[in-house]
Amino acid sequence: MEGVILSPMPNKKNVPARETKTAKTAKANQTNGGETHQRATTDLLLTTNQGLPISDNQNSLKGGDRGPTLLEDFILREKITHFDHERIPERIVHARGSGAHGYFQPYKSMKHVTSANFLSDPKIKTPVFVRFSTVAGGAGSVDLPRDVRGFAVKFYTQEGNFDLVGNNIPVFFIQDAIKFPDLIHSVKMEADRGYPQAGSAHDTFWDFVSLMPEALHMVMWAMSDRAIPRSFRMMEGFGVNTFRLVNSEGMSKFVKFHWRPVLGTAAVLWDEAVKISGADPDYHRRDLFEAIASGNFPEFEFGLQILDDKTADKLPFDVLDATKLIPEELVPVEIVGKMVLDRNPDNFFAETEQVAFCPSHVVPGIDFSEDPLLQGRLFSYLDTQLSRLGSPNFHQLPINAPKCPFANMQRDGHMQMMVHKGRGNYEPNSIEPKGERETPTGFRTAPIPLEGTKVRLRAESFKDHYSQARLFYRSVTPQEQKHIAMALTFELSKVDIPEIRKKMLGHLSVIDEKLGAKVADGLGMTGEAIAATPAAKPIDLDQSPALRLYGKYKPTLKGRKVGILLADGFDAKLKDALVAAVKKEGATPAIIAPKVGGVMDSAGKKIMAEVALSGSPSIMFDAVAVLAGPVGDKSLSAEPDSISFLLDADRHLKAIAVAGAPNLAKKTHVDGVVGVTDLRANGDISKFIDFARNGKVWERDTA
Ligand code: HDE
Repeated sequence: MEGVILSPMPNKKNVPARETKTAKTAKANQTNGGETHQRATTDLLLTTNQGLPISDNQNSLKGGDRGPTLLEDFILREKITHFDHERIPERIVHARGSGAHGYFQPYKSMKHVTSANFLSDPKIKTPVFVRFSTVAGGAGSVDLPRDVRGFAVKFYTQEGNFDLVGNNIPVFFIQDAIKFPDLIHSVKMEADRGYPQAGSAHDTFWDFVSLMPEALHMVMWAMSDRAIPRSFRMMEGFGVNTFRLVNSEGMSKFVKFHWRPVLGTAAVLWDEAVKISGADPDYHRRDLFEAIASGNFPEFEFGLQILDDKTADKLPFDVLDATKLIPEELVPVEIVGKMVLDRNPDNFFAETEQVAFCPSHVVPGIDFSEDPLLQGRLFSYLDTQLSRLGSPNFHQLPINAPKCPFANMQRDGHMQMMVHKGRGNYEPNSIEPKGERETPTGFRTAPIPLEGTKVRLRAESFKDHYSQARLFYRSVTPQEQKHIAMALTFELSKVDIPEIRKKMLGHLSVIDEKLGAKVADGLGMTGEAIAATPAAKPIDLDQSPALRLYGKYKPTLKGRKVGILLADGFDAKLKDALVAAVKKEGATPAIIAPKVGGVMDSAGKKIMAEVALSGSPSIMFDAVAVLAGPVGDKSLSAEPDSISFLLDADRHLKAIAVAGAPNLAKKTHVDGVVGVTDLRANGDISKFIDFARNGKVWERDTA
């Protein structure tokens, strides 16, 4: 029997308008301080959950107008009771997240390696729902802490839902699922004091890392700029665990899943992240929502790193170890399709909050490897949904329900939405010969030979914890290396127990001696490292430039935001030319003024601003411009907000354009600085755009 969801909740689309006599006649009584809230038309009626029209939603039922509220008021009780239960337990990890709908389409058929239907034909468009998240903070925490980002995709395929529950970092902190509760307890706010929220810079996290060197590789990524992304739209995504692809002949190969943002990768600087968290805690959520709402749909290409067992055996590390990646230089990433996110959720709770991802949700043609972290995940996610969503019927919620028919003999349970008919609720049965039955084309586990003794052991091949940490550190650009050292210094400075810092310095020196020395110097603890003894001697792997955040994608201003601060007397023609140039790049210009009501241009015409300067510091933009006339320049150079606008833009290595603001430029010392363009002639706009396309003006990064 096919699943049918009965009686959806009333909403504007599916509830016919009703008009009652009661509603019309009661109109005269419905006031709140003289204001009428009722529409005496055939518009939608406000009702109780039982469909009873409500005549007064402003006042509870009382014994006299100044008397006590009566228990009889079932309308009040229904409303308050529902409100009291509006929250469900937040996710234990990845509580803070933002979602989007879209679709996935393959570029070509991948039938030779997988029987998965959604990858078999470029004509097949599969709906998806994506949820991006931070890991450590609660649901109300800020978007830009230093943290790993979740990148979870639900493909609603014709063969069932496939959930690719990944991160924006290709490796994980631990090798075995049994360590996950320990890892998460250590990174979340400390048990006695309840802080810090959404931050790894505290004793317990670093204590855990100092005692578990398998975490070091991921720690290097978490301390890199990957952990403070500019936008969800500009992050790579990774399936992390090794999976298997299985074709229709039952042949299987290992696979690692990748997502590549079409806009390229970008990150903010730490000082920007700290300030953005104050100015706009919803920075990433807003960015995603606004991009989709304005038709700038985020796009990600889907890549597969496919390797057979023989190739896997030859690698100097184990593909079942989730703390290791496979360098693209050894096994290339084959780009096989694209995902486009083209629709915002209609309701945050119903969709983004209630979506339930499980790595165990796979389709025929995709199978698991024996990675012990993945094996634990296969249990954990289903289990967590039962307590978070409170019902084994969570798959019936619209956001979780497959978009293909689904049916079985599972029955009843909390909040059952389906009305199953008939008596054939067991299989096999002869009572309903047309009832649902097994099918030979259903999911089949790849017949992987297994042998072994029952043991609690870590495989020998999992023992090297330093070589890939070193590979990552040595492969990235000098700027990225510098930021890693700064982040480590910052985080360890927040660790109170000196012993933990000393142990970490020991580990860092094994990864890279210079890195260890730099962080020791930053902490003022040179010579105090407690030496680490690696279980396996680290090896120098060939560098992998593909691991860089910067330089891997072409420079672009597409999808970025340029803040244009106007002050009285600015040149309107120049502003128009600048706005046009920014738009031509596929970026969004934002007109800022000291007052949101607007500013006067040089011809005395008033121009409205989109945002006021006080609420739009330069940290909100990828590049900035200041256009003023003599009067505007004078007032800007006496205004702390405009001074920090340019000081911050300079410090954050942004492309800056200035026109008619010599006093402000002088006061903020941006005059003649590399990456700062004086827009006296329209031709100079292209110079500014060139700098802006590069994201950051790294030449300024000397401090
Ligand atoms: Fe998760 N993880 N995880 N995780 N994870 C959860 O499931 C867990 C791991 C990831 O937007 C939880 O529904 C264990 C790796 C994402 O809803 C929970 C282990 C990767 C999301 C859980 C891991 C992830 C989660 C919490 C070690 C990258 C958010 C709420 C064995 C590949 C999905 C929930 C969303 C969420 C358990 C390790 C990614 C508790 C036990 C590795 C993106 O079930």
